[in-house]
Amino acid sequence: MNTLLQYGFTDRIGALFSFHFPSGVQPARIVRADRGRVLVATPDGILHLDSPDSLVTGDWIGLVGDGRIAGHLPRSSLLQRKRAYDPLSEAQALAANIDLLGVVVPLDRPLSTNRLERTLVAAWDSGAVPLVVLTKADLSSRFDGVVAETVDRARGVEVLTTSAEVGDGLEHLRGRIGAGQTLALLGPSGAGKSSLINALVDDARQGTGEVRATDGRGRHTTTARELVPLGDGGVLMDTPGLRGFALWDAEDGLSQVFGDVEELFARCRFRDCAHESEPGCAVQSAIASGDLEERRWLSYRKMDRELASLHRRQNVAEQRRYGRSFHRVAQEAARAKDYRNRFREG
Ligand SMILES: Nc1nc2c(ncn2[C@@H]2O[C@H](COP(=O)(O)OP(=O)(O)OP(=O)(O)O)[C@@H](O)[C@H]2O)c(=O)[nH]1
Ligand SMILES: [Mg+2]
Ligand SMILES: [Zn+2]
Repeated sequence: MNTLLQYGFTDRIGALFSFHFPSGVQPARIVRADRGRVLVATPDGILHLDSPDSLVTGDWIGLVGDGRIAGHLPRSSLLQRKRAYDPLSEAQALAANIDLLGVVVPLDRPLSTNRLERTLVAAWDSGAVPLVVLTKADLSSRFDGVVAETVDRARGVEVLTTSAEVGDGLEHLRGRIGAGQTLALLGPSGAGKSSLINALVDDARQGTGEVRATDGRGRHTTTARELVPLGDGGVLMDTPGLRGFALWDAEDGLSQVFGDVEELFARCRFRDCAHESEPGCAVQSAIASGDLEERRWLSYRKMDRELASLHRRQNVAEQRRYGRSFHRVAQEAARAKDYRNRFREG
């Protein structure tokens, strides 16, 4: 049995391989990546290999005979965020080649709308198709209305309700994952991502952890992104619970989730309206009339400012790099001139 077929290998991937790699390079997929070490699925089974840090879970890679990695295929989708606490503003790639991104919302606590919106922005921006996966449906009576509220907030993104405990919605979710497709689950710690994966594959292979009794938060049980075969050609990806999610170049995702807000801008009286207290501001009048929820506007503005500040820092870094290389060129030119002058004098 070809192991790679369990990890999402399809004719399309096969064709991409023949196109990108010389014959003799073997196809493989990164199952899990841990600082310089990767777990790799090959046609003949699973291998541990050393790898460059640039590879992420889900990458399709080419293997040469001695286990050397020849490179990776262009990614059909890439989930990334801004590296936390990084003044240089670098992107951190998290996972590649995801078809469906399940934004996990647990029903055992009140809905965090801002978190849902932010995760949806990142999900759309990855290039995967987002869906919202509600978990712990068996506990949903504790917080009335979260299901309806989530459907409302998800604005057209498909919402599926599941329970790993009693099995609700599992068949439906399995049915959404086509052969060769990868569904990644993304959400806070303790939301039930690993439990749902175990229930879907009917095997307790992913570790799970109780939420803390005091505040209902998870314990960050899962520590690495990892592919789990569904058994019928579909693939699941478990991920560690999200703490925060700093956006990276996510303007497209922002427009997907907040298209209604951005449409208002064209109706403001002034082209350069800051949407604060300008006369004729369509945003402020939509808030006043109740057409636009103020919370939603503030959530949009926070992410928009975050991206603007990211771009300012990217520009400064770019100018510094340019400045350094300009300085070097100027120094070399001065040295060459100095040399020519001495040559002339001598
Ligand atoms: N009642 C009920 N409890 C669930 C369900 N799914 C998960 N749980 C419980 O929720 C807790 C957290 O589940 P995990 O699957 O570890 O959560 P996780 O999202 O993987 O958490 P991290 O790995 O920390 O990100 C565990 O105690 C599970 O037993 C469910 O459908 N119903
Ligand atoms: Mg987990
Ligand atoms: Zn305005």
